Amino acid sequence: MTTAAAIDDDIVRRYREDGAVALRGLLDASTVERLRDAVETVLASLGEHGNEYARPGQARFAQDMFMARRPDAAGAAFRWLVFESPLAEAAGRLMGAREVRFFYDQMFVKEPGSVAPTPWHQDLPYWPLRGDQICGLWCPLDPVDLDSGGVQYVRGSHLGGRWYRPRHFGGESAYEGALGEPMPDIDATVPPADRLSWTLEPGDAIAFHGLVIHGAGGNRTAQRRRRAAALDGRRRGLRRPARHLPLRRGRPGAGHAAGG
Ligand SMILES: O=C(O)CCC(=O)C(=O)O
Repeated sequence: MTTAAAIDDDIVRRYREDGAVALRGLLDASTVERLRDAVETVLASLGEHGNEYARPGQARFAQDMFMARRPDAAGAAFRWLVFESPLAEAAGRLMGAREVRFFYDQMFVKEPGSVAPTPWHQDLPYWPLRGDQICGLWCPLDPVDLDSGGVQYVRGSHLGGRWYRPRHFGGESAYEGALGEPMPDIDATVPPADRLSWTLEPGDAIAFHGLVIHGAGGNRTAQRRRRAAALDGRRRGLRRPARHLPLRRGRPGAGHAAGG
């Protein structure tokens, strides 16, 4: 189990060198249960920024964001994750930041048999931000492995300052005016040994740098759902550039404050 307080120098070093690290048992069972309920509520009726990435007739790959702004119990569950859970402290420890602002919360659901991949991407080019102290936390709500669509991270790809053009998860199109070079063919060029992935239990989390390349396959299992909640945080006070880049859809989010 990795409580936030137990994130030792070796874990911090791996986060900084590899760009992604697994943290075990950060969330307790009741938090996981509450988030599962929240995800079901949102799945029943996605919000204005929600997306269905699967084609008609295919098993679902659904995503939504900014649940923490909802007035209902689902919103309360995500606000708890933002403000009360150990995630802020964990992100702060990894980034070397005393205070963390979570500016983005998301959920991703790949139902059994979903073939839609999560395209290889970096997160930072989607946002109106620059800087090194930007950390994502991906929290599975079901046991997950590569068969059920576990996320893979290209080791060390956050180093070197490459900036790849963001594209919509539902197709090939990049966003109009989006900056960056085209994403190389990771499947063809990056050997499995250079990809990080973990078999995870509900309550575990993957912490990853905003520039690390990551993506996922479909959920090839017949029965296992793959639900996940995710937060993205930055060091408080990190400068925003004047020019806003487009988000996946909708407006950039106002920051959520969280202690760290
Ligand atoms: O769950 C997924 O498939 C994608 C996760 C992701 O891209 C993220 O958390 O930034």
